[in-house]
Amino acid sequence: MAAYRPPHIAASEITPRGIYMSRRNFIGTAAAGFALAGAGSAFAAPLQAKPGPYKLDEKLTPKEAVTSYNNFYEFGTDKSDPSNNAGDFKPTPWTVKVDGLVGNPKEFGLEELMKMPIEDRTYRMRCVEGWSMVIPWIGFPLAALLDQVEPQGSAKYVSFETVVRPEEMPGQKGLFQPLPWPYVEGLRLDEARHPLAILAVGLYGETLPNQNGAPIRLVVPWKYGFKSIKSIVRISLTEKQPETTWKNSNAREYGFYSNVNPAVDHPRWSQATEQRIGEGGFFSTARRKTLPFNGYGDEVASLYSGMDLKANY
Ligand SMILES: Nc1nc2c(c(=O)[nH]1)N[C@H]1C(S)=C(S)[C@@H](COP(=O)(O)O)O[C@H]1N2
Ligand SMILES: [Mo]
Repeated sequence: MAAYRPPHIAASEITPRGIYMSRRNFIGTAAAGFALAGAGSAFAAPLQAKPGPYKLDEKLTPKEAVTSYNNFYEFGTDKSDPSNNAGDFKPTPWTVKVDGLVGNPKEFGLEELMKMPIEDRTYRMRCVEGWSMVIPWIGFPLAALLDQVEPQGSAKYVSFETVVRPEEMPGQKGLFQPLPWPYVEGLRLDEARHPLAILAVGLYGETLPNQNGAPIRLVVPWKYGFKSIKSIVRISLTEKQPETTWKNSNAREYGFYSNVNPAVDHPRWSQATEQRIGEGGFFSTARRKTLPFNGYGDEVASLYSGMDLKANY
């Protein structure tokens, strides 16, 4: 592995959120600052969806924060890089190739994906770095897509791949690149089929901003955020556990499963608590308790019965 590897940073080092927010305040109002940072969302279009299951009675993270405080290393490693650097990214036209151990391999055009049963899904999002948001996604169950390609009996896992476009993604070119590309992720097939797992095509009533993974990204709310891979071009059904970018980068710190678990600390920081972005005002450093499976234990814990969650984090 290349020598340069900016790791996820410790929660204690993220505090810049307060500073970050206040810096934006200096531009004018916080909202004006966020608007300036939102260049990557220039192509967002209104998107209607029917109400979905999993109602969440928690305050939404402001759209300005959801679209300007991002991790998307293809556009740079700072939280503000994706919204500042994704303006040249072209999310259309787009296709997603679905292949591997399936009876009916298929390339889906974006128009076809937008006709899937899309619905509102408001989920918690917990980054492994120790911050969280509540995001009103629009998307459809990943299972609906998998059904169309008819997974074979031998398929045990699903792998995902992000687009590689150095010309449009500044983090993919130049001397220092933080990760090997393409960014890849994976789920066990039963995890992928769980109704909570969605492919998101929008948020806050619009198509996905580039910085949030346009035009289509995975959202797996009971796992740390890095599992929710953005700007997907390929999905493959496999027999063996797929390669995943952060595990390849540092297996000791980022496991394949990476279910949110307050009882298993990251080797460099505690996972017991998290900072809800936007909560308690811009300068707040208040932390809330992190919930097992990010609060989705009732729905997903049974997927892991008999598994040692400490060993397989
Ligand atoms: N392709 C790709 N997908 C990615 C990432 C990335 O760097 N590249 N970052 C991950 C991480 S660490 C998090 S926390 C979430 C952040 O999603 P958001 O910016 O939409 O909140 O995206 C995930 N998906
Ligand atoms: Mo993350």
